[in-house]
Amino acid sequence: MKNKILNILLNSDAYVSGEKISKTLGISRNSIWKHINKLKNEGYVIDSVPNKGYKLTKRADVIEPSLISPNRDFIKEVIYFDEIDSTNNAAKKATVECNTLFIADCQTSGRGRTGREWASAKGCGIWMSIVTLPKISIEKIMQITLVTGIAVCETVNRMFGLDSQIKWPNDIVVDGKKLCGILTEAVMEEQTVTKIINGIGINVNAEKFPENISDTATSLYLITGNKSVRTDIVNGILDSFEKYYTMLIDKENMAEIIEKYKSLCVNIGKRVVSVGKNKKTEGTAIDISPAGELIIEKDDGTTVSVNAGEVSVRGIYGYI
Ligand code: BTX
Repeated sequence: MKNKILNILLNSDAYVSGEKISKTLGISRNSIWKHINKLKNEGYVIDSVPNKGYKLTKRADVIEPSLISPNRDFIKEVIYFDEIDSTNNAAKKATVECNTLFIADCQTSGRGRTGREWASAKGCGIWMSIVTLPKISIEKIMQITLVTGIAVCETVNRMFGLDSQIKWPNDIVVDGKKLCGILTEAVMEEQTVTKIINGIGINVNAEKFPENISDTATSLYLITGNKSVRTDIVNGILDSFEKYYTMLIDKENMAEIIEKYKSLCVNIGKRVVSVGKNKKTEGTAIDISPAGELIIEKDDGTTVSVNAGEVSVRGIYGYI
């Protein structure tokens, strides 16, 4: 009921009378007043004026699961945690029957690739995993990472007027610092992927970072100087993710996805070094293959496609 009241206030620029809320929701004025107080305790600033009613003047700095994806069929369920080890872990363990979003205010063991740590402090970011159940081949997992990167990059650029770019394959960077990391994991049955877990970590309202990453990490707050409502960003990303995911899975329109990805990819045209398990490849990044590999032109003119591993752009952009 509290969330229904919140929804009414969010959808009105003017004062909403207690009478109107009471009629719409079929509850007493006293009950409305109690829920309004609960919302105030969560940090929402709500003006109450006798004979006029209630007006929301400031959103609280909380993730609002009931406001995530309300008018969208794509995400069927939102599972929220105040605190969890990792939303990717939770998503892996859970039995889900359709597209589900796992999201947390804080992760105690947030993970990056190859077991690296992902700092996920309380209230500072968006720590979420989109679980989809496409029956695709293993080769397509990389393509899903690309789609996720485009969705995040496009959303923050649109909402905040930024010029963020994607560092192949899975980081979103602004001015050489990491704003977001993506960790795509898959559950397999034989050679078919039965569950994809798209872990997305975005630094939103973080004012500072642990010392070991303070030179390389950034947040929307540090970039824009403003605190942002995380729920709105989540909804923006889900819109964009749905668009590109549909393009990939239903329409198999990889060409358009690759073009979009290339236009956002910081590595294209730059010197790169790819450090794999046993070899190092140096050259200029010239393209992205339909499978999502980075194509590097070596100094002898030959090209190689890099699938997994770490690629770093030398010299030009801070840590990348
Ligand atoms: P990655 O392996 O590319 O990046 C991990 C590296 O990034 C770390 O070793 C550290 O140097 C740096 N780092 C750690 N935390 C942060 C941070 N908050 N901001 C910027 N840099 C940082 C990237 O892996 C993939 C991260 C995915 C995180 C999401 S959050 C939701 C989901 N659950 C989960 O456990 N992981 C994913």
